Amino acid sequence: MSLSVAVLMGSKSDWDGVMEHCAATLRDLDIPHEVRVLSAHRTPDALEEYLADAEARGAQVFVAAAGGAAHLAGVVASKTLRPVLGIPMGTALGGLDSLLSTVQMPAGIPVGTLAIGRAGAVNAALLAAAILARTDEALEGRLRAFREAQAAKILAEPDPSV
Ligand code: RP5
Repeated sequence: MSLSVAVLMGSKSDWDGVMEHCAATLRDLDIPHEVRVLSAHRTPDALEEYLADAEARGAQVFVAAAGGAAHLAGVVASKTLRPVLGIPMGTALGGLDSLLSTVQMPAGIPVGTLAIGRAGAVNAALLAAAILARTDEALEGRLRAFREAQAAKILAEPDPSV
């Protein structure tokens, strides 16, 4: 199966408790994906090489997670015409620095920015799934089943006050 989603993070420190949930959600939906640690400022040349290679291998959506002065998603978006989903990482400043760095792209190079941290990581995977599902009926079925299971789980919750 060829690659569908390329997941990038600026540091291995973005993985535990956050980006692992993006990968787990892609795995649960059976979406071919791979994860790489690549940084816009620490490994700029390797990042550029990877993006060209990932596109050539079929990547349809790029997910980019970074924290602080988080320009990874914007740099990725500057190098591809495919959708780029940005995830701001939590930081000592609560992730507001990452959020603004990721979401406030000047007009011309869009980054679809998700929530800070784990919620954004999960939702980036689900939004990637929704994009891919436009041309993949089987995936649309898996996404629908995910929603139904999620709703059923909530509706089965017992009264928390008892
Ligand atoms: C960003 O700097 C990474 O995405 C990470 O969120 C942050 C801190 O990285 P480390 O110093 O933990 O490697 O580039």
